[in-house]
Amino acid sequence: MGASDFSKLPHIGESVLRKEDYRFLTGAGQYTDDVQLPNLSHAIFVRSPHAHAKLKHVDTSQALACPGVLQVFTGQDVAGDKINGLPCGWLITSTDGQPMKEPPHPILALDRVRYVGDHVAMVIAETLEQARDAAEKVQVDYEVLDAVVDVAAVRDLSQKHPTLHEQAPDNHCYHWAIGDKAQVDTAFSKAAHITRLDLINNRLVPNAMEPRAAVGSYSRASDEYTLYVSNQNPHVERLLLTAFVMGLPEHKVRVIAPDVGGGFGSKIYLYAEDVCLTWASKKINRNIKWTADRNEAFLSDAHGRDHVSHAELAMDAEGNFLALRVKTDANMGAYLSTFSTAVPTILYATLLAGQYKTPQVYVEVDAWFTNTAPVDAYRGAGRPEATYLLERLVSRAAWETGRTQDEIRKRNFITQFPYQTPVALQYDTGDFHACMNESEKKADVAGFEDRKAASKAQGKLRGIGYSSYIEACGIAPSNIAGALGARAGLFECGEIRVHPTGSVTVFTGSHSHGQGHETTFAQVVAARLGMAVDQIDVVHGDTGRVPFGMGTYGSRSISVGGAAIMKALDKIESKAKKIAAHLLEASDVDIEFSNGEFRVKGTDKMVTFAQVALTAYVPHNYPLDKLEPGLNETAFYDPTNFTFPAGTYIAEVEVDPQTGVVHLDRFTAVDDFGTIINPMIVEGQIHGGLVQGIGQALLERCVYDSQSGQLLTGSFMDYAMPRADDFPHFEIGHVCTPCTHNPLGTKGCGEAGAIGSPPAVMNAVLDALSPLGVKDLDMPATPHRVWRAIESAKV
Ligand code: MCN
Repeated sequence: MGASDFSKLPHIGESVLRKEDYRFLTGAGQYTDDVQLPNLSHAIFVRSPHAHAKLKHVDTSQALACPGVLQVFTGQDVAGDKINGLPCGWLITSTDGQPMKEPPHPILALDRVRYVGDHVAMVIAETLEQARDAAEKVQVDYEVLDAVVDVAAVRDLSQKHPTLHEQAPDNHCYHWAIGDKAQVDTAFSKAAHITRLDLINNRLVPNAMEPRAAVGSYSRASDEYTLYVSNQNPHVERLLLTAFVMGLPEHKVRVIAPDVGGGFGSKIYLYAEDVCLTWASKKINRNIKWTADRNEAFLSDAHGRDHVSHAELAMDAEGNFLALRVKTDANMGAYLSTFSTAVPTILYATLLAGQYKTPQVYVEVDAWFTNTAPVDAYRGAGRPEATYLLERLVSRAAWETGRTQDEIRKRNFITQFPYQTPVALQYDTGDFHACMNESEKKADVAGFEDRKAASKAQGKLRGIGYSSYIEACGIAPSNIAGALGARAGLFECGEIRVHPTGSVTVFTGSHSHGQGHETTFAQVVAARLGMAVDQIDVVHGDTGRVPFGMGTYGSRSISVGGAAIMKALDKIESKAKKIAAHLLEASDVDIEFSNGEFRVKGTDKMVTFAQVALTAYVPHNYPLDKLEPGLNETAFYDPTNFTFPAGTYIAEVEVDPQTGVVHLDRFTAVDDFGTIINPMIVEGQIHGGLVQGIGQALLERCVYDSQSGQLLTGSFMDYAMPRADDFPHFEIGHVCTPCTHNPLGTKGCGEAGAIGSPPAVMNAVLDALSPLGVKDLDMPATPHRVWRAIESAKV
C-alpha cells in the first residue's frame, strides 16, 4: 500500500486517546524500580569526589564489615574477571586517515578517576540503607591531579593541560571535516558580504523524570541473566553488554526495559552500572537493584551539547548565500559514551546546509576529552547544535545587510526536490515557503509593530525571532551508517501476531518511553486491518519477547518501526487473501481487502478478517497443501534515506531593560511531519520539545568549576529546569509533504521542538536588544546575562 492510500485510511490522523495512559494515570505503570524479585539486594556506587585523581588505593575492609553487606567490588575485581570496558558504537576516522583516539573506559575505575561522579566501587547490601552506610566506609586514597573542563580551554594547545588518557596526549579525540574546502574558500574570496559569528552551545543535563535504574538477576538453573533497565533500546543494550563487554552469547542475557519515564537520549547508552549489576548478580548469586538519585543523575547521566563554534556565511550583493564555513570544537567528556562521536559529526555537520541552497559548505570538527561527565546524544543530538548555529548566523546576516529575517530566508530556500546538499544528505521532499508563510500567518507577524509600540510605551523592548530548521530523522540506512563508522545496523523489526479470534498483538523493536507508541502503532494496524484500536496490543522493550530491534532514538520509531510493521502487515494481508480466496472459492488475485473485509472483485461475496483469522488457526476448510496454518508475520525494515522534518518557528519576546528579564510572549511552530498518525500525540511531542529547546535558550546551563572540575549545577537548586508558567500558549500548525520513501509518508516529530526553538528565541532576544546596540549573546539568556549585555553595550 502506498503512502497516499495509507493516509486516507480510518484512524490515520485521528487523535485517539493514549491507550497506555490508563495504567500511568492509575498508578499501575511498572518502572524498573517497581520490579520486586525474591532475595533482592541493593547496590550503591562509590563515586569520585574529584574531577581528576590517581587512585592509589581502595580499602574495602571497613565497608565489608558493615551490617548487611554482601560484597564490595572494585575496578580490579571487575577487570580481573575479564569484563571489558564500555565500547563506543561509532568509529570516526580523522582527516589524516587515523582512527579516533578510543581510550579504555573501565566499568569501575582502575588507576585513575577522570570526572566527579566516576565509578570507583560498588557496595551491595541487604537493604539500601545498609549499602549507603557501608559505601561511606570505603576508604579511597586519591592523589588529586589538575583538571580541565572547558572545551575552549582544552583546545588551546599553547597552554599546558593535564592529560586524561595516555592514548590521547593532547586530549584530542579526532579531527574530522566534510565539504570542499577549496571551493568554499574560492566562494568566500568572491563574497560581497561575510557574516561572522562565535557561538557556544551550552551543555545540558537531560533530567528524565524517572532516573536511571537497573535490576540484575541471574538464574543458576538456566545459566541466564536478566537485566531490567530503564533504557530506550534493550536489544542494543544486550548486544553491547554481551558481545562487547561480558563476552557472553546473546541468548544468555534477557534485557527488559519496562515502563520508562523519559529518556531524551540519555537512556540509549550502555552504562557502567548496568554491567556491574548484571555481572555481580552471578558473582553473589543474588538479585540486585540500583536506582540513581537525582544527584547521581546530574553527575553520571550522559550530558548533551557543549560545542564552541566559529561560523562564517558568504553572500553576494543580493543576499544569496554563496558558502558556509564552520569550525566546531566538541566536548566529549572524560570517556566516549556509546554514540558520542557521531553527534558532532554525522548528526551535526551534515545538517548545516539547513533549508538553504548554499552551494558550498565546509565544516571542520575537533573532539576533545575533558574532566567532565561523558557527553552524548540529547533530544536532537547534533541537529539542535547545527540549527542554532545556522539560524543565528542567518538572522545576523539579515540584520547586517539590512534585510528582514524572513526575506533572507525566503530568498535562499531550497525549492526543488529531491535536493542534494553539499554535506552528503539528500532531502527527498519539503515545502519551506509553505511552512514560513503559515507560521507568519499564525504568529500574526503583521501585528508585530503595533505590539512593539505597546511594549515601548511600557518601557519594554519587544523582539521577533525566526528559525527555519530541518532535521534528519530515522538515522541512516544501515549500509551508509556502516560506511560512516556505525558499529551496528539501523533497521527495525515488527511482528504481527493475529490471534484466532481476530485480535492482534504487535511486537516492535521500537521502545516507547513517553511517545505513545502503544496507541499510534495500534492505529496503524487498526487502519490496515479494519479493526478497532482497542483490539490491538503493542509489546515492546523485552529481548525475550520481541525480535531483534534497534530501539528508539533519532525520531525514528514511526518511520522505521512503523514501516517494519507495515511490511509485516503486507505479508499478513497477502496470506489472508489466499485464505479468503479459498473460503470464497475464488482466485487470490480477485480478492480485494478493505475495512476488514475480503471481497471477490465485482461480487457481494465476502468474508471478514476475523473469519479468516479463525480459519488460519482452525484449518478444517483450508488449502493445507499450499499454505501453512497460522497468521503471524515478522518483517525487518531498513530505511533507504533519512526523513527530513522541517518547519519555521517564530518567537516573540518582551525584555525589561531595567532587569534583563526576558518574557516569552508568543511562540509559533509550523512543522512538516509528512503524514500525521495522531495529531494529539504529535502536539504533545512538539510541546515537550519546545519546552526543552526554550529551556536551553532561557534557563538551562550545566556548569563545571574550571579549577576544581566540580559540578556547580548538580541539583534542581542550581540547574534551572523550565516550568509550565515559563511558557505562553504555543501556536501550532502543520504543512504536509509526505516522506517519499517510507510506506506511511511520515517524518519524525519527537525532537523538532528542541531543534527549532533555541535560535528562534535567541534571535527574538537579540532583535529586542538591537536598539541598545547589543549584537551578541550566548544561551541561556538569563536576566543577569541580558542585563550585563545591555550594560556592556553602553560603554
Ligand atoms: N507520530 C505521528 N505522526 C508523525 C510522526 C510521529 O503520529 N508524522 C507519533 C509516533 O507514532 C509516536 C510519536 O509521534 O507515537 C513520536 O514519534 P517519532 O517522531 O517517530 O519519535 P520516536 O517515537 O522515535 O521518539 C524518539 C524521540 C526522541 S529522539 C526523543 S530524544 C524524545 C522524543 O521522542 N524523547 C522523549 N519524545 C519524548 N517524549 C517523551 N515523553 N519522553 C522522551 O524521553
